[in-house]
Amino acid sequence: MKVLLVTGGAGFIGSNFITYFLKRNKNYILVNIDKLTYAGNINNLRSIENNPRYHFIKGDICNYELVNYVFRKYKPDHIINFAAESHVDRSISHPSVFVSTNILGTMTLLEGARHLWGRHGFQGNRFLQVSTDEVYGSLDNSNDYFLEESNLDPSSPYSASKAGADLMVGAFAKTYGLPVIITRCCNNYGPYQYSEKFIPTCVLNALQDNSIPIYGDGTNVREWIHVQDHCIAIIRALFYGKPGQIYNIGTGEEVSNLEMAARILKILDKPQELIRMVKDRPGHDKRYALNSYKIKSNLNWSSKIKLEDGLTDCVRWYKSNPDWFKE
Ligand code: NAD
Ligand code: TDX
Repeated sequence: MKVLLVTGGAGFIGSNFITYFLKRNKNYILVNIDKLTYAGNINNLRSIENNPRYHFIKGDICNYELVNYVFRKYKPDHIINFAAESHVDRSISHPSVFVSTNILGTMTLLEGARHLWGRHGFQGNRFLQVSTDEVYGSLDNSNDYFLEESNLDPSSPYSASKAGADLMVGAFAKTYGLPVIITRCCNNYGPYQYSEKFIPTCVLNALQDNSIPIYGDGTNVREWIHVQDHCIAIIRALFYGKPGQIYNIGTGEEVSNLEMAARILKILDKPQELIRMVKDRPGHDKRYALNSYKIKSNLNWSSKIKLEDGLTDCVRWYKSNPDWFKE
């Protein structure tokens, strides 16, 4: 059996990833380290919690002793780092924990991997860092797209901390030869996303006939991907990606926030009047859009779930799982 260690696996993307990966990779044991912050919910993993190939460790990726203990015990072949403080608005009010988890936590994992794998020369190992399109900063011109080589120009403490982590990952590749891969994905939607994020905010408010807060003038644009398509892209990058490479993961499905709220209200058959314009987010990025040609051509990946279908399914999932929201 091979061993895959993931961090942050009780969060939105990590829990979708674990459930998908375990079912399809029967030759793998999967170990999940998660601190269970407000964003982590162990119940996201209910469907696989009794799987004998799944092991959960409650812990902080900044804790070097714990990380080393887990690495020595399980000797992972590969590591995928999902763990992060992930919400831009929280990073504006409380930036310091973003530096701890996103930068120091990533470095602690890199150090652990270097010591564990260094002894045998990194044969076949991979350290995959789950990063974000936000590290590139904002686009104003609707014809521009970010490439993997584009400059890092983050706007928020969140995106600055993710950019810092990416740079540290790159430095470990250059300095120690660690076989790293960085993926940079656009905005995810799907089941189990914490209610602070935009799509669950829209659905939850609309279901209760509360207004939906739209920051600024609502013309900010995001590129949206279903979380399952993101998980499949990560698996392709892990198994077929080239060490040292960065892969953008995008769909080309760009939607303004105003348009997204309107679509959700339509799916739920609620009045458009629930939309309410509120004060803008400080440093609010205007538009994110990725050029994802590299992962499509080199790793034969493309998104399969169209936004129109995925959004309808996602909204229905939230509607039929009110208890999950309460938790
Ligand atoms: P999330 O906030 O839903 O989950 C984060 C998880 O990490 C939680 O389970 C939390 O308990 C855990 N965690 C936080 N701090 C930890 C620590 N110090 N030690 C151990 N565990 C800790 O986040 P998400 O939306 O699932 O994002 C996962 C990753 O994907 C993040 O790295 C994020 O930057 C990246 N990403 C997210 C999106 C998106 O649209 N959500 C897009 C691109 C990239
Ligand atoms: O109530 C809201 N009203 C609103 O207009 C919220 C919560 C958000 N917004 C806007 C801000 C953004 O333009 O909607 C857009 C999406 O907001 P978020 O869901 O907070 O996501 P974003 O800031 O784009 O960052 C997300 O995508 C990239 C994730 O939270 C990050 O973890 C990921 O890296």
